[in-house]
Amino acid sequence: MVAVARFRRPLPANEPDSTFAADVHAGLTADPKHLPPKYFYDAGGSVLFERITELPEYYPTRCEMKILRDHAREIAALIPPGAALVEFGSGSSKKARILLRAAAAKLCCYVPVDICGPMIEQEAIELRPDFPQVKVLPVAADITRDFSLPPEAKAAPRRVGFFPGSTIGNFEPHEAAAFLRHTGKILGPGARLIVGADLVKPVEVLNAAYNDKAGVTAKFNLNLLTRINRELGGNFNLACFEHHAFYNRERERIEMHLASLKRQRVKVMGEAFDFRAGETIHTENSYKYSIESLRALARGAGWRPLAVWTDAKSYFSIQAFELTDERPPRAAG
Ligand code: AVJ
Repeated sequence: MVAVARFRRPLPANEPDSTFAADVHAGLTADPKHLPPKYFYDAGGSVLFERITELPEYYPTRCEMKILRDHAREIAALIPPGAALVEFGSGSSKKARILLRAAAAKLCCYVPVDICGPMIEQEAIELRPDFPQVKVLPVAADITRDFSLPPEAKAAPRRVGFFPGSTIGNFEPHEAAAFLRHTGKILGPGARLIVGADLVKPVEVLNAAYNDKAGVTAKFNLNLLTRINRELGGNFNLACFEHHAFYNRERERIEMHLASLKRQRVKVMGEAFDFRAGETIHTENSYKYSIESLRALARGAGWRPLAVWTDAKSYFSIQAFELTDERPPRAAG
């Protein structure tokens, strides 16, 4: 509820504990300039992202949905009876619906956790009549920060995390490992985790997915500037910035940037930020994994691999893990 209230009433400019304001200030002061991709998802950005998932060039959502549908029974079989299903970054809960259909009878509750509060509240309202036997308990929170699960989920014999959509690709690899550790702490002993990750693939396929002909991804990227203008009193002229997206082969990631079309000065929160012609704000990394590299990352974060599924073209992967109960190894000496 707190996060919902914060979303609807953004904190005033210069409020020191406003995370958005602090992150924008830090990112625009840095060289090179950058902004965290989690701020794409205001109400408008969440709608644009849903449109991205329907684009012909954007394969990840369709591939992941197909894997979930084709293997729903096997995936559901990994959910222990009475478990709570906790989805990290649920967005529209379209993917969870597939799991709920296959596992509703044995679930105690479904906990969608998302930074976009209004969106999950709405989704919860739509899910409840379709799954009357499952308690839908949305939590509006930033999944990268500490948050508590509802009491019902804590009381369940076990919790199963669901982290689809290749959201993991938005983290730097070391952050992804830290995040997987963090999910283990939130979910607790005996937890299982189902993770969807986009795979390394031919560069043309990747570049097309982030440079759609209809220009929806460009709008999604530029919407971050609209949000800064609205919530932080910015004066970005969207006509003076351009969407850039490309695959960085060495680092195995798509990079998204907003490139300044000219030398210009922009004001945000009463402060001036100067742009050189062609200078970019790096707005997103979308890392691509191999089955093995994600497995190694998860292992290092305390998760033991249980199963993996892919689509026919091996464009996308879903992996299941179980929390190991090992204590962190003690340093020698
Ligand atoms: C939601 C992070 C998985 O990286 O493909 C889509 C976000 N950015 N198009 C992705 C996104 C541009 C998406 N993730």
